[in-house]
Amino acid sequence: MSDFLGIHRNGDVAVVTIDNPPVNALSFHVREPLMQALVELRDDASVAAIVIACAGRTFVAGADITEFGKPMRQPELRAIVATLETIAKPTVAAIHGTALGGGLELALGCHFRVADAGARLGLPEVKLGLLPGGGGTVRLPRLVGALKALKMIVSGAPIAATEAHEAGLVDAVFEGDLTTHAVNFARELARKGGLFTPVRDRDEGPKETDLAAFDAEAAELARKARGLEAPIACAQSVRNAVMLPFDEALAAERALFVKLVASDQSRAQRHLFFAEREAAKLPGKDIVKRRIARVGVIGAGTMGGGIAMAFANGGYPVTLLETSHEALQRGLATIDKNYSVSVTRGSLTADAKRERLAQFKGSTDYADLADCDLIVEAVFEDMAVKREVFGKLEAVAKPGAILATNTSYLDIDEIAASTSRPQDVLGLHFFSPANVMKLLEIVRADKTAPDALATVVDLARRIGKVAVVVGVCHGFVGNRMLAARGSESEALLLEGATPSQIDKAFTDFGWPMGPFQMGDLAGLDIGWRNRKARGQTAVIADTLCEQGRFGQKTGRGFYLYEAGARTPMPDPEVEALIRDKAAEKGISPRAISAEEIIERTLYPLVNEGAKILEEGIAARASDIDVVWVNGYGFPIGRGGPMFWAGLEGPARIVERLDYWHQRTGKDVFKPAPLLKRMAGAGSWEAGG
Ligand code: T1G
Repeated sequence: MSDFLGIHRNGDVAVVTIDNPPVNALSFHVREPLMQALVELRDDASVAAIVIACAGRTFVAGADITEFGKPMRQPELRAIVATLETIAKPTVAAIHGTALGGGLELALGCHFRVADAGARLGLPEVKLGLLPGGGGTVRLPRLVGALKALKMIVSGAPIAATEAHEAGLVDAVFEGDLTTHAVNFARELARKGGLFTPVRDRDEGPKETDLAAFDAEAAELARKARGLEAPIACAQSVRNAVMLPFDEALAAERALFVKLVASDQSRAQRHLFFAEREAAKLPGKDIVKRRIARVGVIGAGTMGGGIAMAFANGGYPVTLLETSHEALQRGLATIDKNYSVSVTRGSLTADAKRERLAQFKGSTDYADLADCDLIVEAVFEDMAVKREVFGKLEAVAKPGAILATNTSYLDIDEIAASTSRPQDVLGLHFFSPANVMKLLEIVRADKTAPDALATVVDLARRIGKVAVVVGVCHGFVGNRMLAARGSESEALLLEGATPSQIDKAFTDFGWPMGPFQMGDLAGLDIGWRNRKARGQTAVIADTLCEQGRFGQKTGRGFYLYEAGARTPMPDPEVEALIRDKAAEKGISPRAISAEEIIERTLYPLVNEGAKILEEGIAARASDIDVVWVNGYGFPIGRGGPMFWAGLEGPARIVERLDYWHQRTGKDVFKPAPLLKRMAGAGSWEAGG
């Protein structure tokens, strides 16, 4: 039929096989022959039933995302599904791997769906700032009910084949040769004959909807959307499926889709989809990776314990080393408690907890690290301590073992130079809590061997982390830019803004929380210790810490917190303190707009990103976006700081940075040459 689609007959059953590696996306070159095949097989009297299957590792994983934003070539998916629903003979989708987005919508166009036991089915369009645009919001509720459909579509999370079977989405689940099962299933239907009802005509699902429960759930989901348009549109479209006749609901879905696909938010989220995949690509082809069978973690504190859990959760046996038995037991007890919390929440079974804990081997003897293929050090952030640990590691680590440090800002070249095997040394900068946060900044030191790097990039994917490779500089990409973003926070307070005003500018922008609330959550004493270590000061934050105000953990920081509560309340004492410090510096307070707050915090963030690109610390602007979205809560609907700069207007950013540079003389505002070029060329790449 075509390079991307084949038809073979199994007696009177025709099997249409899509073959568009790597994920059988419904690109134009698939859609066209598919439409042709369906029309031919519909009208071929010798064909009693049709099976749609896919070659390769997965069923159709959606529409081709690379085609969005371009004129859509006909036939579109909607037309293919509409044609499918004109076929009277039984049609069966044979689903293996994943049926996602347009892939599930194609399957919803069939009378029946059968799945491999390991298959996963979902409509993840919301993660791309979209809603299902091929009828998914109108057909899915007809099979699984409106409430289930709402949850699946607004979360975008796929469900397992067994759950899909229980929900009525899948008609049968098979082990073994799926296509053969599907052909037999289809033949049996054809033999039985009768009328086969397209999903569009199955109205019972929507009819049974408890609208009050539906609206309550939709309202709760809307509350969590934090300014993202797609979740709201998804909920609206599923509600239309309940309230409107099929074709009206379908047309309404289309209108919402057309609006979202052109939105900045969806462009931002599509950018991030590809950016995360680009970030994992290293220069150089076919680098042979080192074998990782066992991982060692040195330090069972907050970071070490979380890192050990991340590897155990990824299926790796872990040797956890501490200096003393007490410290080790404390660390293991915390890990056990963390897993118990997950079991209580229902996100982990008791069996799974037992299996994961069985992965841990505790030790206080460095010799027990001799069989580890990767050893991650997570000890106190002090160069002398780090060098001492790497000195001991040298004596026990086997040849070829990768030696990683979890430092969040120390010079990894200096640590590597303290060993005789710098080619095995790199940074694995996890974010707290390390078993939860997705981002992993992989720090390539000067002498890090390419195979060591490729090994840990691959390993990151295996333990569910989003990896970004960065070079060595103070604070790497994330913390270095965080310092630039925060450099004006104190000045803004002294000049008249309040902590809650600044935090509101950030939450209005789309952040989960602002810098002061974040500081209180993380603990103000951490920043205080770092500043003291580097001889730096922050007059207000230092004073708060001298008063024992470390944030949530002491019930007061920049905000007040009721006992055990996390809700920040403005504290008149802090505002008075700020006024006093301003008076001491002869600064008279003035009104400060949210716009100015964003200019003096996020424009320096972008500017520092440009400097990082100039220095080659990050390989791509999109890598910086992946770091900030996955590690620092930068709003996904904005695409990350570098993508956002394109939306905000690089020329305006340069002009305002210039203004603040003139006015304050501060380097953080001096526009980076690359940013100026980007403003002229229109993109980071073109400006590069
Ligand atoms: N379109 C185009 N390219 C895609 C793609 C897609 N839908 N899915 C994956 N790729 C590319 C990806 O960029 C990478 O390329 C390679 O395939 C392997 O992907 C009308 C509006 C299926 C779970 O959101 O979630 O349907 O980097 O590294 O880890 O309603 O890919 O090698 O050059 O991710 O094994 C809805 C998106 C689309 C699913 C496999 N579908 N894909 O994960 O491989 S919108 C999705 C995934 C839609 C309709 C609407 C994952 C995966 P490269 P990978 P993986």
